Amino acid sequence: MSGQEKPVTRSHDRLPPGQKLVHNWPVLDLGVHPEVSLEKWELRIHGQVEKPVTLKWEQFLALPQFTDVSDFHCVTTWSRYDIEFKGVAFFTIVDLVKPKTSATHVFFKSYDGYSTNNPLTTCLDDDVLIAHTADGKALTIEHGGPARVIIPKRYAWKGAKFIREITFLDRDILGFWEVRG
Ligand SMILES: Nc1nc2c(c(=O)[nH]1)N[C@H]1C(S)=C(S)[C@@H](COP(=O)(O)O)O[C@H]1N2
Ligand SMILES: [Mo]
Repeated sequence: MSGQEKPVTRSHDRLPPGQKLVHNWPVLDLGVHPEVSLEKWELRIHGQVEKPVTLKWEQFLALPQFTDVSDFHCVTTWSRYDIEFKGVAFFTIVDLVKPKTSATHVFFKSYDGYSTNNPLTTCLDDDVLIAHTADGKALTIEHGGPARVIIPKRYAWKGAKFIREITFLDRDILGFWEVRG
């Protein structure tokens, strides 16, 4: 690969069809920003797994930490390039709870009542994480702090802010927007 210049963007189709590039980071959610103190914060991970666990904040931070730079695309047509997220990789969560072979889907529930569903294979992508930091700063509550899900290859609505519960399922169930169309 020596002597070959790196591309300026990852690919010519980095901006999905119909999207406009923004340089700020808009806030998009149900308008509810649940105040969860780090003392009270818990992440319950259960369902079709061998070792269900409920993590307190310190336990979550004690897991191996992972950094990934990704683009952020909202279906309301804005995209933001290159946000550096830090947190716990989804594959680390998988190593921890050991999904059973019956697990096919993952359901994410948030402190604001939001939820999303994803196939397990989507979540197993090596860039998926539960982020607590963006561009070197603790995630603000507007952007889903204390912690949120980031699935870089999906539109941003698939990544739950204010994450509270992860359930491994043997079937698909509908998330917040699937129920409401
Ligand atoms: N808990 C929760 N997560 C959510 C949402 C929400 O309303 N509640 N909105 C989704 C949508 S549609 C988008 S585009 C992104 C927006 O994230 P941002 O506000 O940090 O830009 O969060 C997603 N995750
Ligand atoms: Mo969105």
